[in-house]
Amino acid sequence: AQVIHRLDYQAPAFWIATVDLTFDLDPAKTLITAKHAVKRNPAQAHGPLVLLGEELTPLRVLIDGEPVSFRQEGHELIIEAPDRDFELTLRNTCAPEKNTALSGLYTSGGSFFTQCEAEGFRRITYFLDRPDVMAVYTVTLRADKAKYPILLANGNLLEQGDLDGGKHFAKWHDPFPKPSYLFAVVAGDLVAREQRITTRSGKEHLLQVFVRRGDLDKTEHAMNSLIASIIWDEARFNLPLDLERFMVVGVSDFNMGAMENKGLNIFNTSALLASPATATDADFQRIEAIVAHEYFHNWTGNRVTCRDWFQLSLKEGLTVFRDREFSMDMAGSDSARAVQRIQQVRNLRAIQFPEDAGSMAHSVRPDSYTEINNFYTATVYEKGAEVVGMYQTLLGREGFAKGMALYFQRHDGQAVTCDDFAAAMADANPDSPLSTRLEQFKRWYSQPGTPHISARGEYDAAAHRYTLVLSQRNGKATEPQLIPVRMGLVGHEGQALPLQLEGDIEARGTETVLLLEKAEQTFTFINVLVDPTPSLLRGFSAPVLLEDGLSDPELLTLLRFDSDAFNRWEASQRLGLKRILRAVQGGHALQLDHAYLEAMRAVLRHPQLDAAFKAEALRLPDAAYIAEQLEVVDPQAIHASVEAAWDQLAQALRGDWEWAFEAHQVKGGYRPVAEDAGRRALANLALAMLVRESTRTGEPVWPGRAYQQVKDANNMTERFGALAALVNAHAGLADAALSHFHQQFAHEALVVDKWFMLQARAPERDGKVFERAKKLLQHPGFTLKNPNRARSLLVQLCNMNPGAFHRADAGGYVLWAEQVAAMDAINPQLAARLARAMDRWTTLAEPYRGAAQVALQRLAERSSLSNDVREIVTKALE
Ligand code: B3K
Ligand code: ZN
Repeated sequence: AQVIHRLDYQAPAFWIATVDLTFDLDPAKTLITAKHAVKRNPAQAHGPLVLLGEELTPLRVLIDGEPVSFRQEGHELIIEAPDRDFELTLRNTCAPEKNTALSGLYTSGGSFFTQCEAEGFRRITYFLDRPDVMAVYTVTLRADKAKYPILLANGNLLEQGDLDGGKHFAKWHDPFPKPSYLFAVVAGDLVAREQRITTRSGKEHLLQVFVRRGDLDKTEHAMNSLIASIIWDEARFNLPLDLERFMVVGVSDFNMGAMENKGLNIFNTSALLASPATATDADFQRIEAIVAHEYFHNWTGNRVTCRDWFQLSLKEGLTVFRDREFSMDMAGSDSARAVQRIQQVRNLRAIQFPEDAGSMAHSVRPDSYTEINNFYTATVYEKGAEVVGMYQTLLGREGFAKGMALYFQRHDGQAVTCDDFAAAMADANPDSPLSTRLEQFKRWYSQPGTPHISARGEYDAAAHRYTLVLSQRNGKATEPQLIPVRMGLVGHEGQALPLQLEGDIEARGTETVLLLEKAEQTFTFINVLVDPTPSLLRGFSAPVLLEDGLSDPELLTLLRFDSDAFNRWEASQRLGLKRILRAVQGGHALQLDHAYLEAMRAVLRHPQLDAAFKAEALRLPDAAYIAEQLEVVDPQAIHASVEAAWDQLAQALRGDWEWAFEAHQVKGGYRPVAEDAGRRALANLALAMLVRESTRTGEPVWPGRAYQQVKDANNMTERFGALAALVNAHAGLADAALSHFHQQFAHEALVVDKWFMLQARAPERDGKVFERAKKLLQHPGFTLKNPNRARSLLVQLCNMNPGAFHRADAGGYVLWAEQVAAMDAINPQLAARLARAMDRWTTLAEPYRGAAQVALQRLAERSSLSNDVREIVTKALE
């Protein structure tokens, strides 16, 4: 397979102005007729027209109505083309029902769907399938009317009607030029929730959410989220809905969360459907965020798109940033916003940090790839969003909004680069610290790796000076990055100290942003009257690892008093992390001390803190983040320490957990609002602790109550919380609860996914979790063909459950290699995701490291691997 390099970019030799497509839909063999208005790009060399196509059968090629000869080389269709504008007519077929890769045109549950990003359009018809070729599409769909009563494509419906032989047709036109990756069609027996809205400008729009019959009662939340997103984007960024009709469709076989096709977003049902009975608070929250994300792409991605796939973060980082801002605004209170930020950072640290340190490390704007689908990563999305967030930190909210306005003013309707975005931000803010440091700031796009910041403070009591030395290093990069460090100084009694930097004319209030731009820099604060505790990187103002050497008493001060809720949470995490690391590195059993346990009790019992915040602060750091602190990783040692910590928290705070459980019951009907969700989160954590402690001591009351809650709860959050408490504690009642739950929800695929996931992700004990997961591979409900189901068992086990996956007998790795190979024959994108379970194998301690290498080598030796999996495995072994 070929490596594609960013610097090799060349504009296309031809442009396609309009595309007229006709589909004769048939699951076995769909016929596609295409008419393109083609013109040469005068800036490029002459030569034949080279179109891309995969898994297609070409039938004929005409230029201005005359048959012409063509040849095929690999995935290329090469056509001798005249030196003038011309009309190209193509005919080809494809086989949707054989398309298990779920890229291009495929069938699911008897309906047709498409997925074209990144390179799926070439699996429908031959095309210049690259994002900088933008065309206006007209699409006619013809199909059996009884089987496929609904026929959808991008844009506006021009015409529909009946045809002979029980068929019908629909003709759609999308007035906005778009790249082929935003093309979509859907045909099937679907029903819609509809809502008409009038936006600020007075325009009317029709919103539709299409799902399978029987799922309509699970679409209300998605519709509400869509309406909220439309209102928010107009209010916050002045970006209106530009279409008469905006459609959203759910499909249960889908490789990712959702897809932003122009006017016709297609969603994985897991990212769309929710009812109180089947979805948890976390699901409601995720659906709101994904509906918003896809809607926001309409401007950041569709109106302004990427010139080439190396620029992917231009749309993804920016759109994640926008959906995060939206979610925070929707959450409401300052505390609820902080909880959102905490969850973002937890996720970044557990997934993006390991990625950026491992075999797949790449910069936010990568320099090369073999398979672009492997680069829809946490780095491009999540770190990319952090980079966009840093613009806002450097420019302020208003400055950032000005930059966005200039970006659209300059680039609406174009396919552009990350450099264009950076230039708009800087040019709109000529007096900002960014505009003079833009080139350095842009290293965030070009350099991979997580910068390590170290901070040392010294207080001179006599001179009332506090000197803070900040330094940065990044093992994967050479040049210092521009790092905004939001900070404050906290006194012993919790007072926020006024900040005045030596040399500054004006004081800075009690919070400021320091710009770390050199390898090492000293900041001297004057008129500091008491010995302060530094509170650095507030709100996680940059995606870095911070070593500030704070002592326990200092961390306890921040935990109690910091005005920044994020850093209060961070202090709780650091206290836990230190203890776990000490036990792991010292090779001894973890024993939590009185001071730590009392601090956690104080958080739990705190009269002012919100329940959601407490639930986050009481949670221990994730194993993946703990592993990133270590040079050599023994996953079982980490697992044992984390489990011991949970046991001791459960035991020492037993009475407090009982109180927390009782005091946070939500009365009345289920509402997916932040306040109630926070109470349920804390009650669920308390129940998990109580069941854990009771299971350890053999006391029956709490497991019994949890079992009852599995049976009686009136919403999925509480039901699943209770089930998880039993399963995760390996309680005696876990099996009975699991089978009760399965029976009750056997007909709800998304709930059955949860049932698999919970069992695959439970904390390992004596190999039982691994054995159970292996058995579940034989369960009649398990299949590799449905990505949600396959992920809920295999990705959960291999990528998300290190305690169960890394086994001294190498059983996890053997299973992994088998399943990657089996999945790869069906769905390469999905298999490549599973393949990434080995990203960090080189840091493993023996015997894991050696066994992981053998498994990787065995897999690499197979001749039939897809490009997707091949790239991951090759990079892991490099
Ligand atoms: N843009 C799509 C992701 C496409 C992934 C292709 N392998 C969803 C999103 O980010 O909104
Ligand atoms: Zn996106």
